[in-house]
Amino acid sequence: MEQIKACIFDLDGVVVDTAKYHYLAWKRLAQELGFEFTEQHNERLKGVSRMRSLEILLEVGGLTFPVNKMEEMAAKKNAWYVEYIQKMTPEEILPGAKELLEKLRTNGVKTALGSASKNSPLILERIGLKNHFDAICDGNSVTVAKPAPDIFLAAAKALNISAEYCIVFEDAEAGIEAAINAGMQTVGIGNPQILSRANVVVPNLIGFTYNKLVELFINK
Ligand code: B16
Ligand code: MG
Repeated sequence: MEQIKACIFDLDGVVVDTAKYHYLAWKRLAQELGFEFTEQHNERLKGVSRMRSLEILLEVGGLTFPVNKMEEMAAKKNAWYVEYIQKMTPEEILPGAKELLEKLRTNGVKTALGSASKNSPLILERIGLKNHFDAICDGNSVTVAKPAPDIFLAAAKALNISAEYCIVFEDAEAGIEAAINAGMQTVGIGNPQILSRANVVVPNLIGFTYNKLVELFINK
């Protein structure tokens, strides 16, 4: 790419580890329904919307319910999840994320959030990062879930920057797919085997700088 004008960050798995709270709440629901839901099962829920997560969970338990009952269950799980995230603090920001957001801005790069979560306003408020983003696009503004490109395209639009100048930071396969579908470059955070379609994969954001991005993406 010629120039980096914006970076779009996923929330869960990139800026904070809310997956552990999602897991506690989904596990509690599975227990109520009478089956075991393991951490390995939970991997399948990362980056996926709330209702799709419930469908996967019920698939694991071999259960089916009518839509109205599923909506009740999703609401119940969310109430438990909100209880957990209410207690979050800025110490829970994943290492390197805040520093990178700050360095990007210093170098004139716009920042946006591109998360599937409807709870992202509460999370950003609890961890004190709301003002680190020039635009916030999440499950409240966009209903079509990743791997559709909608969330990332909405973020680019809100920043008034075209997709070719955007880099997306994502921890989920569906999120990398969404960014590719949006015509954006990608940095995967986590397992290179799972995130094989990302342009580059790093284990975390510790020490990740604007200069590193230039090195990796400019004129490549
Ligand atoms: P909520 P992300 C995603 O966040 C989570 O990874 C996924 O597990 C969750 O189901 C989804 O948000 C919806 O979250 O129930 O809070 O609306 O990775 O897109 O930041
Ligand atoms: Mg994620």
